[in-house]
Amino acid sequence: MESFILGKIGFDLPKLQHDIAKLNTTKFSDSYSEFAYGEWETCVLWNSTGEKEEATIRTHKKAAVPTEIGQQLSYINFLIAHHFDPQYLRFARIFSASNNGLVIPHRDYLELHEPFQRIHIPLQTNLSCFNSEEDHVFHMAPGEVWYLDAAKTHSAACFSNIRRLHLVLDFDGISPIKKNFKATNKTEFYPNIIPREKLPPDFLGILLNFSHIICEENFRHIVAILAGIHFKKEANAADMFHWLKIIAHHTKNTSLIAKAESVYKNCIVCRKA
Ligand code: YCP
Ligand code: CO
Repeated sequence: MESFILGKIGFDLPKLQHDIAKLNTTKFSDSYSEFAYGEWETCVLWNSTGEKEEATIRTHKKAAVPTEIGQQLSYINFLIAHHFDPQYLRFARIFSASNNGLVIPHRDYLELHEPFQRIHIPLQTNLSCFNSEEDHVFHMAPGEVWYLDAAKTHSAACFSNIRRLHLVLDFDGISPIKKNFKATNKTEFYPNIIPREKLPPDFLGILLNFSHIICEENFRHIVAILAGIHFKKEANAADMFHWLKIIAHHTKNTSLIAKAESVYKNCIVCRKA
């Protein structure tokens, strides 16, 4: 696995709760809704303009500035300023997931001119929240500072009715973030890797059964089912696209085949800026 824990932060819980209470009354953005299946959404705290409308990431070279909601989250701002070098910060966002919501397996930065370096810090989470990278599923614990290799195929899900909130920071590619944060932590940190069951026997037969019921109207529901399987069963996060294509091709319906190809392309291969 390429993602790893850089270090750990001990939170001042009352101060953190104050910011979380503010987030709980804030309207999140519907940007990236094409990647969201169920309750998964983002809120932009820092970006290049300070405007909340700039909710999707793009390449820029300025130090990020807070949005209106970003300005009100004093403890989160303290965490950013205290633990990181803000001159390299390009975007700060909150990713929220709840009630079995997930973000479909994807690779980030495909639409950008150059990749960022991404940090995730779980602010509020529980053991029913999972992240994945290729062949691994793991739980990111509160206060862990993760370097997430977002260029690898990854996904996240919250199988809990309690909202999962991650602080997500995108730093310029030239930022020495990995080296600097590591240097302040002498110990090694071990991720909580989640064991999974084997796929059922005749999994291909099970997939082909879907081809008898898949249609335009339930396409997204079936994508959501396929996207969630790897959190419970041993599979690569990217396998769902292969499964979806098998199901679609078996229908011989050209529109469903094209839809399956397009989900795969948009998540894994390329996106237009
Ligand atoms: C991002 N990309 O670039 C988003 C997150 C999926 C697509 C969700 O941060
Ligand atoms: Co991502």
